[in-house]
Amino acid sequence: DELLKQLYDDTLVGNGPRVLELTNQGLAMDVGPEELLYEALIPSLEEVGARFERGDFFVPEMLVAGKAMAGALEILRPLLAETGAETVGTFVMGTVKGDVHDIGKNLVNIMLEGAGFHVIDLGVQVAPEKFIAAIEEHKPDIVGFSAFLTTTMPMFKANINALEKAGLRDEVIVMVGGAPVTQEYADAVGADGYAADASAAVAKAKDLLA
Ligand code: B1M
Repeated sequence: DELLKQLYDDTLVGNGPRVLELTNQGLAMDVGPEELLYEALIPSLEEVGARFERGDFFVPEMLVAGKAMAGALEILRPLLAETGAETVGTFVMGTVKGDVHDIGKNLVNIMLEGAGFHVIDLGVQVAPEKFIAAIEEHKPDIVGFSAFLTTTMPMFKANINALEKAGLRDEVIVMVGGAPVTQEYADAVGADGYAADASAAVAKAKDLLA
């Protein structure tokens, strides 16, 4: 499809205004929000990452592509989160300390909200103390830690240690995720659940509450 191809290309080069335009245009043409997301926006950011790894792209290119995608996500948010479902559980979510990536976390939040979860988003660079304070305040069913760098993944363990120290480990289910995270890593740090993407995260969260 020509529109999806253009959306992919314009996200790749970080042309924000064009990405917004094409996203709106796609919706007007009845292209589903999931299709725009999974067949253009996400694959494009994957290619951005691949180019960054090869040294063809640098941080500024990664930044503009990320911003373009985030803009489109704001348009898609109400459509993806459309639901009449009653609250199935409360989720406190944040990207771990030292890590500023938030597109993936935001997408997980949107899908959780769509599935009927009440999500409290603590944002990025969230220190263990901040997670603890939010858990004490909101008493969520699940706390979710996102990490997108191999260097920030160890914060999962630091957060879980902080939970134990605060006497909260048995009060809350811990879920982890993010690009470099694996099931093996999640098991090794003692998380209760892991998911590779936003839809798997929703399925896992429901599973853990059942
Ligand atoms: Co960065 N970055 N980045 N970056 N960036 C990655 C993550 C990287 C994989 C690129 C690469 O080399 N291929 C790489 C990490 C390598 C590694 O450690 N293994 C990397 C790097 C190295 C860096 C810097 C260190 C670069 C530098 O400065 N030299 C730097 C670090 C900054 C910091 O955090 N301290 C950096 C900076 C940035 C920008 C700020 C420029 C920008 C972020 C913008 C933003 O988020 N607001 C950026 C971007 C855009 C990327 C890539 C290209 C795209 C990320 C993205 O949004 N993907 C990324 C490459 C890639 O991922 N292929 C990359 C789309 C998103 C929908 O997918 O994030 O995977 P994802 O989220 C998924 C799943 O992970 C899962 O569901 C989401 C939705 O399906 N998920 C969960 C996420 N959280 C979950 C929680 C759950 C369950 C599932 O339960 C709680």
